[in-house]
Amino acid sequence: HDIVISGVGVWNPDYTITNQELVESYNAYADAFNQAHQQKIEQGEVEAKPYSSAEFIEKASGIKQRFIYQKEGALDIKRMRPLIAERAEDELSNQAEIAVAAAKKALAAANKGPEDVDAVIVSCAYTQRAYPAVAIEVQNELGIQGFGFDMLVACSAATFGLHRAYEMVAANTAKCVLVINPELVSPQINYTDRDSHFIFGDVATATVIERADTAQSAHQYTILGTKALTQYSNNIRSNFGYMSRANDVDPYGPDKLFHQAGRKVFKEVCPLAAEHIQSHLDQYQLTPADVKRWYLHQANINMNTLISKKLLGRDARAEEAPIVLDQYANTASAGSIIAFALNHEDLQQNDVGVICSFGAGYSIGSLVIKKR
Ligand code: CO8
Repeated sequence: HDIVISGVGVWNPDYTITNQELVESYNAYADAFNQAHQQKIEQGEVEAKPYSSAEFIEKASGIKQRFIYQKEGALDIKRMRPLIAERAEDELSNQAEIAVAAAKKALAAANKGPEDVDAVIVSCAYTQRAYPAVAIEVQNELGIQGFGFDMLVACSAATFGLHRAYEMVAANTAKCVLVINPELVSPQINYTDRDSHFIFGDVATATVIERADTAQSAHQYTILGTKALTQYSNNIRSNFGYMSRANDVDPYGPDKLFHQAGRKVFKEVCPLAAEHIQSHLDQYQLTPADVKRWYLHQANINMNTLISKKLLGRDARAEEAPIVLDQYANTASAGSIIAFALNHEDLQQNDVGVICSFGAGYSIGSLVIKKR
């Protein structure tokens, strides 16, 4: 039986932050920091905060703006993190709220109701709590029978979630799976760090996976197969976790937030991703020239340019390898799904596409798809 992606949806937060706004806030923070620590900086005990620049950000990453779930607080130089009121236990959690919003869009695109779904996977870079699973909260909110669970695979959470959904449908443990990626990452961004303050944005994406014989939507994509690779690296890391309480360390210290050695990541991940995609296509006797559209992970435009060039032997045309970084920034695992959601309807029957994530872990996950 063919297994298809029968619907996809993207939910955008209400707020955006442009590079200019972000840099103005960070630079004002840097001035205040440097003034407050002037003596220690002069004595070489504290490092001065360097200025950020909107031009650098756009050139180095392709990012022009990012969405944010709650703008209040994030640009306030006395705070430098979003201000989000804690919700009571009987209220819908923030992450479930955005997951449900994306799920409704994917279900509508797939022409399905909650009664058709029998499994929910919430897969993303962070979950708001350890338990009960956000997926089970979403399942309850939507009125879905069956089961749900959460998965964490950082940048590859969306593709690895789709892999599990594909296997569940293939094994008949579920008939129709909702995979949701509520990437509410802004609380874990270090807005006081010039090297990483610009990288990420919030979003939620969702996809519906089912057997072709139950699919009823206008646009369906047969999953030819999946491929995953992980290789341990500390070059992208967050030490946030439940052990901090026993470690007697600051649970909000800079190492508990996203941090990376960006140059090393760039150098190591690009060849890994290109080799991975090449060998995945080989499995179906396909070549990169057979691929109509590349839905690549959206971390950095220069990474995508390099990877598609390695595969195609030339620069990819903009419509072949869509970029959403300019509007969304890096949205952890959701980037390749946004690229797919916004750029799939014009594909023709039998056109081949590749969805591929790459990043923290390292982790690489791909799906080769074909329009029905
Ligand atoms: N403004 C001005 N100058 C800057 C800035 C800035 N904001 N930042 C750095 N610079 C300076 C640097 O200090 C450096 O100066 P110098 O040459 O004097 O040392 C110069 O600019 C060049 O810096 P880099 O070498 O670091 O610049 P790059 O051209 O390499 O660009 C990037 C930096 C954009 C970070 C680039 O290396 C990159 O994108 N690498 C790959 C990163 C990547 O893919 N990361 C994966 C992210 S992980 C993920 O996707 C999901 C994780 C889970 C989600 C977590 C959410 C919180």
